[in-house]
Amino acid sequence: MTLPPTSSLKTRIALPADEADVVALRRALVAKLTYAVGKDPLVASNHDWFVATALTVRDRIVDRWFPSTRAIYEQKRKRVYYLSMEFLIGRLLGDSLNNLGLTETMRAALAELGVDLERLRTIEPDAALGNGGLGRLAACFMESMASLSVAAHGYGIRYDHGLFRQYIKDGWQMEAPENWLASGNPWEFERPEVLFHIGFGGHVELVQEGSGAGGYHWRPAETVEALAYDTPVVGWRGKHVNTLRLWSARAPDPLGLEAFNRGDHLGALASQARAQSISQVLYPSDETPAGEELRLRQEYFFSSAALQDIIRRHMEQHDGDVRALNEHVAIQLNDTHPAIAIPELMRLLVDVHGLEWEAAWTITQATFSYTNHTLLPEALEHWGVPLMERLLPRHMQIIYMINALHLDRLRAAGKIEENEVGEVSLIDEQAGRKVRMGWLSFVGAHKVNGVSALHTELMRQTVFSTFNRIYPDRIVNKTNGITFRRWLMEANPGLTRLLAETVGGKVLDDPMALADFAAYADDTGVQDRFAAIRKDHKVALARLISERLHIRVNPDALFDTQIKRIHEYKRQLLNILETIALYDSMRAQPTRSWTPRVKIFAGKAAASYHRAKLIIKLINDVAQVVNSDPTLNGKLKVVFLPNYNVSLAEAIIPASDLSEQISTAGMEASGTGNMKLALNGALTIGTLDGANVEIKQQVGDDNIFIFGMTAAEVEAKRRDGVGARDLVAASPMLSQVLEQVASGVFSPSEPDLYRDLVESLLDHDHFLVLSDFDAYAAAQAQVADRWKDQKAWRRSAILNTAHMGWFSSDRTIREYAREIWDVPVQ
Ligand code: 26Q
Repeated sequence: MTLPPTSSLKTRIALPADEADVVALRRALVAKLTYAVGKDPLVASNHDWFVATALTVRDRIVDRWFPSTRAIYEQKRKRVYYLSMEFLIGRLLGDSLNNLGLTETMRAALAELGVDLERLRTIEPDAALGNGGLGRLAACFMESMASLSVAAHGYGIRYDHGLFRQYIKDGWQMEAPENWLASGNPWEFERPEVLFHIGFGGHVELVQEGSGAGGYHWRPAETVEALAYDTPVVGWRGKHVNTLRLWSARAPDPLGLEAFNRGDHLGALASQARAQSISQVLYPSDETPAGEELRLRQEYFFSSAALQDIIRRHMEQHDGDVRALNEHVAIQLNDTHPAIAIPELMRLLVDVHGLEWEAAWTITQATFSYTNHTLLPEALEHWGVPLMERLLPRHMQIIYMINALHLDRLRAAGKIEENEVGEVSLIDEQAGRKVRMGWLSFVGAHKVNGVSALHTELMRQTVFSTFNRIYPDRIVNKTNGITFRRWLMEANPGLTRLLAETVGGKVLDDPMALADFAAYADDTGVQDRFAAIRKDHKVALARLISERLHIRVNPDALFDTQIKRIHEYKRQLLNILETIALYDSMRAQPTRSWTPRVKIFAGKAAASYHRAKLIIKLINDVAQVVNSDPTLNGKLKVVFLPNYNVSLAEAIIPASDLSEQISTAGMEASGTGNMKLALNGALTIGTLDGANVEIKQQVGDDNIFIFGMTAAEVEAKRRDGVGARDLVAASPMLSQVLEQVASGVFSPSEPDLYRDLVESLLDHDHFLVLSDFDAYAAAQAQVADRWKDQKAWRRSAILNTAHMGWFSSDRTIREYAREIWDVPVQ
């Protein structure tokens, strides 16, 4: 495949537009605008055109959707159900056009109508139905499963409001509600006929033996309706289309007519509000469970709706043979958030379908598998027994039964000592009685996976060590991946074109073909084009920074990027402290030949996470001081870009030279931003944590900057005590930086603002920011040196791109399909 060279960002990978196709598309657009949007082309706004375009594209997707669905049905293929509280989808127009191969045709058709496709793309609101990595992984997996023709359905919640919009006021994070549905959602289909009743509360009745159904019957006090909305997900080259089905909550009697007639007008509305609140808003915390009742209601709401839907479909297609469920269905639990699905399936099989307990349990275990995304014990979900008994009384009984049989089995097989019972029990009897959702998921699943090699190994050694001894084959690794369609082709069409021209068009279908790009690492012509493509993105990002923050940055400087949720373990603090050290050094020796740098930060802190919000404030305060210091000659700039989301990531990633992956070793389960940045040619500065370890193996030690303590060293250090004060005393640079922060150099109007922050680092530096500081600063000095040799830098950058093929989520999905789900893949 030879394509004409171009450095235009706008030119995407696609065949040149065929004139007949352009005409057909143009007609379809005008028809949609007229008859579906109801607007005259003469007065239509860009938003009207966006809707018309999305609906036109959706038609093409639907044309492929029904054949996909029919084929699965006719072949009686085993289906995969991906249950996730979060789907961080972002925008869909670019994705859909790219996968259908329609980008250039659409661009031409719109251009004939006087409309700019790039403009329309930016109008689409981000579907931000997720917090961070876990939610984005679910979205990448949906795309890969469609691309590999896996018969898959995603199930989640159609939140009215996704993750909050972040803005910065006086350096502080502020949260505003996000309203992605305000102007409608052209991608989805409401399915009023797909509706399930979800019960809460009430009591359990023992019905007469011999009545057919189990023996117990749950009589909920309250019922909420789950209403389905379907979004078709089109795979690469439009070959297959799957469905993302999100549930919205409604009151069964939305008018509350009975109360209304009694004259209780507000009371009539209250029950409606209570029901609808379930799907109103995404929980904005990541990593740490919030523990509120509403969260448990959300979890049960969508898990139950999904299971009822799954069983209904199975019964329709497999002659009502519920005993064959696990032959035709695989259900993946994205962390423990949908773990209540395990007792829910038991309830449906035993109480509703009349199966005996043992048979039901065998089916349940064979159907479910569970992905763990965190090791922090405090981040594992626990639900208080009293709350469970009140909200889900039948499920609590079932969990007790699962637990009793689980413990009996282990005792009978001599697998545990009596003193280990408390440890493996599904009920935590310490600190109030709580259901351990991680244990429930482990016991109820046939496979449990970690998300990187290191994380899986640590799962075996720490949180799940006893379970791993008892069930040594249950834990497996599935290193995360990212979809290259979004994170390479759409985010970086210029690089995609260069790759297709050098290694050939096969790279568009086979990510492992990227390896051939390594042969060009020393080719000056390719290096120059690679650099020119990066420069275009850096100029575009510099423009965005200037528009949004009124900060001027030099596109030739090293763009040093840390973009992710703000969390202490991710150590944005380490980055900003080292930035201050660099600032001090630059001021002390202004005539040295400093590598010009732009420090780019973006990310949201959970609204209630005060320490994380203080770190955002510190970054902004440091930015104020650094950016207005004329002595630096623009050699250092600090930028905090507000409202990090998928679309902003797509703009930042191809423009980044250095990828900051500096979590305390052992704490980042995998990371996926690390993969996106390296794929686009950024070099990583990072610890041996999560998937960084595997990135290092792939790109080679010379093309990555690894520093700091290993996970084992972190563990030892925490055991032996950190001794932060001695450490600081021994490092003049670090003492100076901490002194400046503590004394208010960056917060002159509030000099004590950061005193506690610094004190707590000195007292108990749990995340080992100070212990890793010198190693990090030394690695950053190496980075600055390497940058001075642009040829060497470009070589390393090309090798990063070339060696990232393995991190395609297609590879990850193939592994799940073969080793966990037992379904065929293309
Ligand atoms: C649970 C209960 C109540 C409220 C909130 C939560 C909650 C919500 C979100 C707990 C955890 C999360 C999200 C976790 C997450 O995103 N983990 C990340 O998953 C990525 C995909 O595997 C990994 O790459 C990251 O390393 C991991 O941090």
